[in-house]
Amino acid sequence: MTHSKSEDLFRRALQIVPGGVNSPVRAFRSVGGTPPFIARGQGSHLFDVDGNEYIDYVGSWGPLLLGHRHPAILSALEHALTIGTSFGAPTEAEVELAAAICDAVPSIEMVRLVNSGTEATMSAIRVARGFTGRDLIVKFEGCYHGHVDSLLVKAGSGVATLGIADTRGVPKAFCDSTLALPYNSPDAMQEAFRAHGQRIAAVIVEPVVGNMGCVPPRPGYLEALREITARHGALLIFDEVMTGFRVAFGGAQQRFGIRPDLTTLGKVIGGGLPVGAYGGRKDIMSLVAPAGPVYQAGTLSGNPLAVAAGLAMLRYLKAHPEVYAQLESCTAELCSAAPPGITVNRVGSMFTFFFTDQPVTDYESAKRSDTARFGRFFQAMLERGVYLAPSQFEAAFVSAAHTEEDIRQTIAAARQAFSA
Ligand code: KE4
Repeated sequence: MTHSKSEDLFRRALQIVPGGVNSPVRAFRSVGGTPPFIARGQGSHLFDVDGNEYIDYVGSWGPLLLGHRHPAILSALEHALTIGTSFGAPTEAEVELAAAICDAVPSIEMVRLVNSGTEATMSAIRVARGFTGRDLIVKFEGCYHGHVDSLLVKAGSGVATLGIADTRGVPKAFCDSTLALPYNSPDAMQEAFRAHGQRIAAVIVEPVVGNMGCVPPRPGYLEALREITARHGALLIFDEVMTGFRVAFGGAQQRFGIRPDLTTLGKVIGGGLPVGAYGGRKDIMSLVAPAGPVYQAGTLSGNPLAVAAGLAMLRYLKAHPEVYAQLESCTAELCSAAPPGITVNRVGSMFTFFFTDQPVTDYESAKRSDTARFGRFFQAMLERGVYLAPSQFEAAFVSAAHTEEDIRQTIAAARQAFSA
């Protein structure tokens, strides 16, 4: 493969864009090399500006559950363009998308659309503090909830990848009300509530972690979170920005049978366009302005183009539940190809190959992975036309567009890459 056009573009970008990218993980810092600049996507494949073709296991970091340029999404967007791009006023489609979300996720009785997962989590913790009158928020080491000041504490994703323990620019005071605990540790949770129970406004958790790499909840863990938060009058916030409509139509809360008080969504519900959402119990969400005193707003919230794509995505998934069984079996087959010495974590169509032979159940164990070996594996796969998530601390994704041939080619490339 040649990458000269990407290299030229990256040199230009590096002069005028921080790190040459609009989101850190895209810079390939932890895996080395020049990130391919993408010319177009189609189905399960990406094509870069040098004409190289890849089987895509990033899918824009989760939104493209149906792959690139799905006809249902494209035709919805083409229609939306005939009526305009943005009004800053309510539209019928926003009511339809809110209804589709509430219909799919029973714990969401009322929902507010925003423009990103970060806005969703920032708003959810604000309304949780407003509802409980308490300040303390509990999160988990290695979990990432967007670049919210107070949640960039021992965060995962790009922060984990870049090894930024606690990012610069966030005043210490902003983090004083954030308690970061180890994931999958009921004892740590018990201890935190014993010490601070009456001050805790909410626990925010990725019910299946994607941002330290894929890490499933231990059996009983989510139930323990649900029980202890309810017992102390704290809210349970499921950050389903990644898992929502991904690990099941009703998200991780459907898959694991837990009813959180609030849920945040993003990625899939935008069908590839910028949409986030937060919602949950009506008595909590009724506090959000203008219905109540917790302020949150957004110029482009509920944007007609983004809502059209998201609504088309959700309607397609509701009409085609077989997609989830297909995603399950396709991803299971792919993950079965991992050699001994590699720990594979998978939930539904999100997965991670950890370069460690030990189980990965939390951030400490994830960090024991050999990130240098992962980087070499990543590059070997990229050169063989397989585009994995460019970080050991990220989940990769299979879409409904991936074919048997894609999986066969990927397994063959992995066999060569592992032996290399
Ligand atoms: P955004 O603000 O990036 O839309 O969403 C933030 C967010 C919130 N919660 C969870 C569970 C998330 O996974 C994310 C964003 N995920 C990363 C991938 N690990 C987005 C990729 C990136 O940062 O470029």
